[in-house]
Amino acid sequence: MKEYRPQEIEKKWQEVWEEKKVFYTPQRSEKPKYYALVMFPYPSGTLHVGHVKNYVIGDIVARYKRMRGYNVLHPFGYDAFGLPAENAAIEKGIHPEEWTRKNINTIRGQVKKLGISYDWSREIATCDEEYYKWTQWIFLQLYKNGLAYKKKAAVNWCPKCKTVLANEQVKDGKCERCGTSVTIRHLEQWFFKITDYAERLLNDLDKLTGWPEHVKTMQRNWIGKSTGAEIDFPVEGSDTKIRVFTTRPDTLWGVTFMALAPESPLVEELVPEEKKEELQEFLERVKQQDRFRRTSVEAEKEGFFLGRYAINPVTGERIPIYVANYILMEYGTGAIMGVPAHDQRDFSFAKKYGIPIKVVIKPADRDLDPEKMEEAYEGEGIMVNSGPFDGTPSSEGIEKVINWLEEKGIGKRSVQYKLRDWLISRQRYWGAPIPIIYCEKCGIVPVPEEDLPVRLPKDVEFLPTGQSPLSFHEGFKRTKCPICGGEAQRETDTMDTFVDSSWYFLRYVNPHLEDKPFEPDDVNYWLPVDQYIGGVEHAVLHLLYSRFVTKVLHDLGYLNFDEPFTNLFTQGMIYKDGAKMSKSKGNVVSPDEMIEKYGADTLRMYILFMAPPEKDAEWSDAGIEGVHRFIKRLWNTFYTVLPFVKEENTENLVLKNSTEKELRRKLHSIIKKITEDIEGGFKFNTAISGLMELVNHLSQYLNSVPQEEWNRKLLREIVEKLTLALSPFAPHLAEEFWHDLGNDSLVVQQAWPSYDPKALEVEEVEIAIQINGKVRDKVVVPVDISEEALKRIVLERERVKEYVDGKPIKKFLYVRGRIVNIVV
Ligand code: ANZ
Ligand code: ZN
Repeated sequence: MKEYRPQEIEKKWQEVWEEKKVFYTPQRSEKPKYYALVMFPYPSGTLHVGHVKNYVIGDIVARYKRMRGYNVLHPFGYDAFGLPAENAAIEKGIHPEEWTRKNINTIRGQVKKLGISYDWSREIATCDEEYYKWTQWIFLQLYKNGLAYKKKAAVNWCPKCKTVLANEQVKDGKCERCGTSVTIRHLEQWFFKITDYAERLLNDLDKLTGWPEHVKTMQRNWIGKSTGAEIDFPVEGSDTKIRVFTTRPDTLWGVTFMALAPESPLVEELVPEEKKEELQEFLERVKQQDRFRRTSVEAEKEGFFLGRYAINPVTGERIPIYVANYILMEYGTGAIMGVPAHDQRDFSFAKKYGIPIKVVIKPADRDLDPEKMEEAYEGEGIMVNSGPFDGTPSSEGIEKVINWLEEKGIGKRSVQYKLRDWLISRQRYWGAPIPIIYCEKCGIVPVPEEDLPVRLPKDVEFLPTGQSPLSFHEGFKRTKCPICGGEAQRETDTMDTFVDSSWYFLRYVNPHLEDKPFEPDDVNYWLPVDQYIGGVEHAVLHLLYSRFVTKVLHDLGYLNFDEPFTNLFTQGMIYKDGAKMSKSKGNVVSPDEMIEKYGADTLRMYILFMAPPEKDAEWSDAGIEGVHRFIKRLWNTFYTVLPFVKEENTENLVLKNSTEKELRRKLHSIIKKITEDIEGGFKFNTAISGLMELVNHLSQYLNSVPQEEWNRKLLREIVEKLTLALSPFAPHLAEEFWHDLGNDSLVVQQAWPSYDPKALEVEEVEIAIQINGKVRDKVVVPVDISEEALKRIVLERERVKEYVDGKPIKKFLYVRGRIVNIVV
């Protein structure tokens, strides 16, 4: 028997697939289209088995859909711009491009060894000129339509990476990449106006029925829609009014102070001369505090009394105005009305500064005594001490008070979103240059489309200065104004890499098109993506940005769809020794090593078999060993059977006995189950169990039936269907089997195995039941029922119970398929 040498057969079949271009996708076909997409990797080094899981899941989907008769687009590429390349340049003196290309080559080699069915002719890297030219084009479309703008902004600054970070890249006040505490800087920055799309990005989540609920929830929370009112509070002794945003206008009668964000321009305006110095000290201190943490309920509240008062517009009461660290300038109006009795943060603040607490919402079950309250009462109740609204349930009060305020002209209905505009400027080299020119005469001038790309120069110096290295490159920086021809300067910031990845799924459709980013007819044919697969870590940013850019291009008439991904699957992570794999922990499982040891088919099968793919799972060396043993057993079984079936076909298959019938029934029911496991939601682990079960039944048959009696046609049917069903999971092995079965064709180009519903029927027999020598009853049971199972059924029957009549059973004899004899 030939020996299983995975490294040999895998290489062989990979070459055949490549040579015959079997995975090259025609742009159009008679077949229905299916776009299976995996999140492209950031080429920062080598792949670990977590990436492999992503690509293997994608490959199963792609291969399965091809066998199901679809024209499948399954592309691959690299999210190749970004900070680590530049940091490597600073640390190791390698040019970011060189570093990136080297990593891309490594990754491509790794992926090819896995036998993933990508159409390599569509490979893209976002750092390619032919790609970033179109990223710049997208910037220009946004700019021309008022969706890209520049403003001075307080930005998150990572002192270690020396770069601006988007809010999304700050985790708990720390830089997502290096963990350094983030500080604030004021810089001129480019933004995309994603807030214009907040409502649609929120509402259209309801359309995405093929997305996991938890991802949609994360997006909803990120967009963070709040409805309420904006209310104006006049300042005593001034014409100024402080406008606040509140979601609880029903608590307006309980306001006992006001608070401004430290960054609010009103602070400077209102502070009396004699308090200026003291204020400055306070501001300097709190502005350093982490903007995300300082607003949390737990954070220590700090305030500064401005010495000024506002007037509550509904009660006429005089209320002190503070600056407080827990008020954000970026949300609502940057000012609040403080209601200590009903807001926990206001409560802590009031306690600390001795501000009165005034109850205006009374819970149904008790009275609140402001003197004794230990925390705010934030729930619903009845409005009290609230003038005309006394007795109104707070739930209705919110609406009623808003209407009343609008009538009186004191306030108005308002909707706020947590979502901020997307800050896309990066003071870095390794990204797509922002295609903008500054001219003294003409101002901000977009680079004309025909002048794209704005090329990244190669010869730059990498110094950790905090400014874009491009700003020191005179040749890049100095240019001519496209309008007046005068001396002008280029923008030296590059774009956030999330811009690159916000449209790559469109580029795969026409990856090398020279005069357009894509052909609208082609993208409208291929998109939306039918199945997108990736990590849940991209649940907010990447997916939200991609949805946004898709909607913009839709509105500009380029796309006839406005959601890019119909179905989304988020795979679980692979842990090792109870921890996330990372180089620093030294617990990375390298796919190369596993492939060398066991072959790619074993690695693929093990990754899918270890757990349901959406679940996190723990890598186990014993686990992969086990799967490898199964594959070897499968191999041996296959080649034991092969000589008997090689010349056979399955025409006129006759089943001689119940053993054969039962074996065929199992074959068909397992094929059915595997099909349903794949269709019904990525249950690849149980699909693989099905394959294992089938191999067990087959070897049982081979071991228990003498060789001369083997039903060759049946065996042919089994190994054929087994090979076909195996092929998405272990494609090289399946190709080898298929070839050795005498086929000239490739298994990857075959149809998915069907099952015969008739074969699923369990054969049944009627059994006579004799009690003390007389036939008293009859029962219909499956032919192969065990004696034990039969006994249970028989003794439960009413007629049998009647005759046995509680007496002990002396004898129970089963003549298989015919009769039961009971003696009592
Ligand atoms: C008075 C009030 C009384 C409030 C009450 C709440 C409870 P969400 O749901 O997150 O939108 N707020 C408004 N702007 C703020 C800012 N820039 N920084 C910090 N806090 C701000 O929260 C809205 C509530 O958060 C608003 O409603 C306001 O406090 C506060 F019993 O106004 B509320
Ligand atoms: Zn000019």
